[in-house]
Amino acid sequence: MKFDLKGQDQQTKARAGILKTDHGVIETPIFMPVGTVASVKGVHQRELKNDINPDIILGNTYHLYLRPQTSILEQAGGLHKFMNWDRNILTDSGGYQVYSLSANRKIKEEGVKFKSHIDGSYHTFTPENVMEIQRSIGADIIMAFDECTPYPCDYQYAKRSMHMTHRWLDRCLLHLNKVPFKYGYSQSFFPIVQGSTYKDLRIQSAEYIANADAEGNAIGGLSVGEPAEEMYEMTEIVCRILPEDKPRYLMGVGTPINILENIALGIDMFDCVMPTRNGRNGMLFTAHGTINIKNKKWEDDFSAIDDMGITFVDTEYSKGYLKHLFSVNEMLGRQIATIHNLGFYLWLVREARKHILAGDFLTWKTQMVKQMDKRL
Ligand code: PRF
Repeated sequence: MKFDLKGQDQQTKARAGILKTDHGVIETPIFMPVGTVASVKGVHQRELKNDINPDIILGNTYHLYLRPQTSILEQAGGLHKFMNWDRNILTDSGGYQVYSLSANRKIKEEGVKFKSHIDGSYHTFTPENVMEIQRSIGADIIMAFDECTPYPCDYQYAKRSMHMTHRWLDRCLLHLNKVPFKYGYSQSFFPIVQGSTYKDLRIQSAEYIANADAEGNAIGGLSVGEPAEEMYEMTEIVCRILPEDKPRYLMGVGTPINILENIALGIDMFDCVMPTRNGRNGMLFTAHGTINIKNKKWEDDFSAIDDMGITFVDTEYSKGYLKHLFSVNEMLGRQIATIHNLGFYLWLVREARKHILAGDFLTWKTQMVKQMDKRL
């Protein structure tokens, strides 16, 4: 993997870069649509590629390990072939899903024993087997196994957990060297900064993670319920320490406004279920604010979903029609909302990139944040 900075904003810490892997080029800042179970829910790969056009999508180790299981993915020749996606994929390690989804789990130094949310069966994730599973899935970027602490989290717990995440990182690195790539292309490994909302822990963790000298670095444990200002404060502290010449990935963030604010602090990569999940619930993100399309006020509004026309759905369908699809619970409604939202998120990060390169990012960002902070 190769990362080159193409431009740096003078007034903020925003950067525009190019990440090159064996599956192609990723222009940063980037938003990665979430394709948890080998599918970006409701979107054909053809639409994903032609209309939304992301350079990279995200998959989840936790889900893919449970279904279809790694043996099937190995037989298919890896996740890219299985789902017919020939661009980049990043897999999260399960270090978050195991805490947020499984019915119960026991965290020990060795790893995490958890109960599947699907059939109640018991499984164990360790730093070692999670590296093996991610080799079998075959994503281009794979993540360290970590513990994502909840919010709020008491200081002693956050500190102990952070040190365990660091020891787990060492075990991940040691084991990765023993397990070769499976499909003829290389995989890059990103460690994850933790430390909850404590400045001193975040500094310690960022220093430890930077020291691992990986190809890219991630920040976890944020956007878990803390106020946005606290998230920004942590991002800022951590970005000051993480190396400039490696991509920085802020995991599970966020709203369009969160994304712009974190780009300004030096983040290059994002993922979040918001555009897809909230879309399926009838929430549309636009440059002028958010729309709840289920609201009665849209029923006789036959104007385009979004006059910006970023993706075909925006101008081919009206708000009134989309409101109707949600009222009668047609799956087409959820598909249209998902395509619109992903199209908007990808437009937003591309626009950010353009403005970073043009030198007017701060002015643009300030205007966008003001505009998007509205409910229509
Ligand atoms: N760790 C991992 N994945 C994550 C997170 C984390 O802390 C978050 C937190 N926002 C989202 N996804 N492994």
